Amino acid sequence: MSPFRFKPLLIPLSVLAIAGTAQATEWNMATPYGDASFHTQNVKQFAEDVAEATDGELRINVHSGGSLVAHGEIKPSVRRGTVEGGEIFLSILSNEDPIFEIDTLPGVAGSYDQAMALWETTRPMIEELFAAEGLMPLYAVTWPAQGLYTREEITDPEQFEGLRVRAPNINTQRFVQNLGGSPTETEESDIPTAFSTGRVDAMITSSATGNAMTAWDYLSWYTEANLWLPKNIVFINQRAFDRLDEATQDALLAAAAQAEARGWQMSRDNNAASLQALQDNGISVVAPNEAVAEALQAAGAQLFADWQARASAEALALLEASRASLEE
Ligand code: PCA
Repeated sequence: MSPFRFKPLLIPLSVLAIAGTAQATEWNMATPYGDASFHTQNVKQFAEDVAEATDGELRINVHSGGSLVAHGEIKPSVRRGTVEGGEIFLSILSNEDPIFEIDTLPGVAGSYDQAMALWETTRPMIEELFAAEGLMPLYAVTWPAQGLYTREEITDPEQFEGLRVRAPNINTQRFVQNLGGSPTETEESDIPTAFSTGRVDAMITSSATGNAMTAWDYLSWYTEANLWLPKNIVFINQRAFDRLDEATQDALLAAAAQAEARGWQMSRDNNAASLQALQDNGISVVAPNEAVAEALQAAGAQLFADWQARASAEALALLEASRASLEE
């Protein structure tokens, strides 16, 4: 009889990885915007910077265009920790607190300097609200100013009556309603289909999105209404951050600060390039005439008054602080 022998026992692969060189951390980052967006290019650069600064110790895989998680699910997923990081259009959180839509109000942030002042003053409150959910904001970057894309030139406010306008958030929908139009919320990536299936006649968005979504395929006019400069925010799961060693945490935060500065410059540059691309492809870029400007102003005043009625004393005080900081 042959002696008893143990069968070879298998060592799980995960154990082998730990036993080898120190195990690198791998994160997933979900974003809603496509690769043509400067925001996506910026967050991908951020991921590369982190990998380089940490010698590959922290690798962030960016899943763009809603390919991993749909826009509305990104924040809940990062909160649960199913994905470690995410990027969203900040104002889609407006139903959680009116502070999140402060950058989609007329007369609040109509220039890059005003938009930056607004971010600086509201950042602590926004960070606090995120922290209460176990989330840590890394950086925020503004889109270029929002304007109106149409098939026909808008010369008379009556043309807003019944106009079906695609909007990226609730406040923009309210604004369209105030103008007499009929708003629909549509994700950026669904814009071409919304037009090709005849669901919408017009859209409110930036030069950047018009360019990335080749607006000239279905629209002919861009009215530079300069409504507001709304932001995207990039954030991570706090527990995932806490698990990193200190040197990696520092490298991540340094890369985030760089991504914020780079992103704001990219936004300015992209705005100029996109306005040019729109015109090169046959879109007429115009300023609103007096009557249209008046109608926009009135719709904006109503939007602002409604927001003021909803906003907390803290949010209102921050808005005042932001305005005051520019007057200094
Ligand atoms: N582009 C995004 C958000 C704002 C913008 O300029 C969009 O239209 O969905």
